[in-house]
Amino acid sequence: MASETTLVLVKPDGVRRALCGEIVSRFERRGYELRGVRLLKVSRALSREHYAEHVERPFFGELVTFITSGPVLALAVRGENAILGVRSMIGATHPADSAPGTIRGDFATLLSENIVHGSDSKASAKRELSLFFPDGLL
Ligand code: IDP
Ligand code: MG
Repeated sequence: MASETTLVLVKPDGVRRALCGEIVSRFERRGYELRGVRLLKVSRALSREHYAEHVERPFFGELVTFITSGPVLALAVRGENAILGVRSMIGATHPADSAPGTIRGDFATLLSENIVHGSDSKASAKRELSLFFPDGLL
C-alpha cells in the first residue's frame, strides 16, 4: 500500500467553463478521496512560487497572468499511487497529445488553457500542497 496525497488545481479556464463538478467527480469515481478543497484567487506571489521551476521559460509571464486571471479550485486528492494515477487521468501537457478519456483529452485544445494541474512527483506534491493548504490537511 502506498497511499499518497497530491495537489490538483482546476485552473481558471476549468472554473469558468463550470467543469469543477465533472473533474471532482472523475477523481471520486476512480476511488480517490478528497482531503482538502479550496476555491481561491491565486496571488501573483503564490503563482510564482507554484510555478518556480518554470521561471526562466519564455512562457512564464503568460503562465502567471493566466493562473491569476480568475478563481482556481485547489484539491488535495488522496489514494493508492495517487500522484501518478491523477497525472494519467489528467493526460499529456499539450492537449494535442492527450488521449480521449483524459481530462485534457476530453475538454481542452490549447496548451495554455489545459484545464487542470497535477503534481508530478512526491517532492512536488509535498511542496505544492503546503502552498495551497498551509494549515495542513484533515
Ligand atoms: P504540466 O502541467 O503537464 O505538469 P508543465 O511542463 O509543468 O506541464 O507546464 C506547466 C503549464 O505551463 C502547462 O500545464 C501549460 O499550461 C503551460 N505550458 C507548458 N509549456 C508551455 C509553452 O510552451 N507555452 C505556453 N504554456 C506552456
Ligand atoms: Mg508540471
